[in-house]
Amino acid sequence: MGEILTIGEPMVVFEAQESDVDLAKAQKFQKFSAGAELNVAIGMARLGHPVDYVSAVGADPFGVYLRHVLRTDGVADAAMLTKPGLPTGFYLKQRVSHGDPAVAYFRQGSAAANYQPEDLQTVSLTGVRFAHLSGIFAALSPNCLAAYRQLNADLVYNRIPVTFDPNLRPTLWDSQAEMVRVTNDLARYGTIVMPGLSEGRTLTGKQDPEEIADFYLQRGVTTKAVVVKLGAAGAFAKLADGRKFSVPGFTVPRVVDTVGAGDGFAVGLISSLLEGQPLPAALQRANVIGALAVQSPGDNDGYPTRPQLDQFYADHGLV
Ligand code: KDG
Repeated sequence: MGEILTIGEPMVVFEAQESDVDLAKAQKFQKFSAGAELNVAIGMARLGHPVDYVSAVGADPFGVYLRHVLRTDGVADAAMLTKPGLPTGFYLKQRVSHGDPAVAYFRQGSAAANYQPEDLQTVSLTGVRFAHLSGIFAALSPNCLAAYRQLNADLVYNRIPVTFDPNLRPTLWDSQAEMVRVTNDLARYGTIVMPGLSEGRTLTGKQDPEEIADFYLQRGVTTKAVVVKLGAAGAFAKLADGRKFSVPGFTVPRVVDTVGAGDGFAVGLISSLLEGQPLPAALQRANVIGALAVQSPGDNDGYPTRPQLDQFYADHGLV
């Protein structure tokens, strides 16, 4: 398989074209690909890293579209199964002039939610150097949670580092208590745990980024670092050996859409680490891709190719 592996739910997103209009009233929508882990796969492939995306789609036009999108960006889709008779998930996204948009999911009973632990037979970990997991896939169904746990155990057994993004989606869980309990348990087996600040507060009950980091470092089984995403303010990271880093974010001319910025952040972090860069440089690239992501309407359409990334560094006098 490629050097990166990720598992998630691929979705189509329809983004409203009218600004600040309720989703029920919006008339015009633009179609994009979506899904947190799919976003990461696309971002990694755009930077030239071989990546395998593990999942399932339905035998429907959305599934065909998503397979086409993945292939166009160079993501290997051999482990993305087609499950006839089950739908591919999609969601509607508002366009807003400030803050985070409202979303409406249509994903219950999707092909991805019917992914089974046995489906992992098509997945080999040979050649994999990094895996990216998120709480979304684990929340889809009991069978997805079982597949997640099995894959995570295989990754740990094979000493393959795992980035874990909690990606809280409260509507996918039966209760807030279950969401917190299961997500914090999954985080114990992440090598790098990367919550957003408000997610970290929800999950740990702590307010300060360093306290959130300490929570996960103390409970972690394989956790070596915690990165707390601070949005436009950048990121805070703490390592198991006690070293800490704070890296500022970037001011952008105009925020078009915040969805997908956290996945872009993951792309910057993972790609830099794979290229042998130290953590502060990886955090800087994470912030760069997060800043590029919020300037585009789709979830992953703002992620850069290598020349575009180099251009951002040149324009901002970064090394
Ligand atoms: O992180 C971006 C995702 O939120 C988006 O692409 C859709 O997977 C998605 C979700 O569950 O929100």
